[in-house]
Amino acid sequence: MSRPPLTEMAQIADDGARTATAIAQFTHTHDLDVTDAYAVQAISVGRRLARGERLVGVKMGLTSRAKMAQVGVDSVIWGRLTDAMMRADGAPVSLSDFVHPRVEPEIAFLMGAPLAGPVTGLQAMNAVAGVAAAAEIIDSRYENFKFSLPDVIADNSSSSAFVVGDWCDPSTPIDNCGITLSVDGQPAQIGSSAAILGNPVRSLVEAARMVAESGLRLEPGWIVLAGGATAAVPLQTGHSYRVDVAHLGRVAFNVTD
Ligand code: OOG
Ligand code: MG
Repeated sequence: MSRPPLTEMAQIADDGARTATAIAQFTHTHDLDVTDAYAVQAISVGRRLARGERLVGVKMGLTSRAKMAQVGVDSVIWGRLTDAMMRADGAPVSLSDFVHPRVEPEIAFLMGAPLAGPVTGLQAMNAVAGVAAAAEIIDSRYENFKFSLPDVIADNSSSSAFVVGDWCDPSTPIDNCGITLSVDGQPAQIGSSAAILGNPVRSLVEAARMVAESGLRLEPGWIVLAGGATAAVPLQTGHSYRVDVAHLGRVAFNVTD
């Protein structure tokens, strides 16, 4: 096993995402630990920022048992979200932008104040300006959607696109909301927001702690995705996808081509 420069791996990950081309898992040929994997992620997303994209928040990943089981990795991870990944509610989605995209139901937080480091759930919620239903389109750049923990972190935790619904008041209860992911109006995944670390607020607490380890803080105006509450469902052309979250509302999109 050899250890190439992290910048080279970041370029490979970024090129894979930019051109929607599958790449081989880094850990098949290189020693890559979690710390170095976050460094690769930072450099890779830095390339996007250098092309004019803007950091708009972070996504938490593998915060539910269903998600951990689906991909065979059982550690909470995070990734960076840019403005280029944001899609308007109801906007058409094209499969050509992705390698093998899947959709999962999420809950989004809108930050109203900075947050970083060890915080309580109460402190975290005091920094929140809004909560919303969301759908995340994840796309692992790795062949066959297979990866180890450092691989997925280096690939920006499969971040690729996301849709956020209307912001609701932060006092809206989010601890045990029914969640449905429907395909063409038929429920495909059913769950509860309680599947997200027992309460999605814990995911926000983890986000504040984990980004601080990378020298960042959650900034006012940023979006934080709490992590999929159910397993993800593959996207297919000609189908419509919708996420409903009790108390929070819904988001939807069609895959047109
Ligand atoms: C990793 C990203 C996980 C979530 O919400 O759990 C994630 C993956 O499943 O490819 O976004
Ligand atoms: Mg997700």
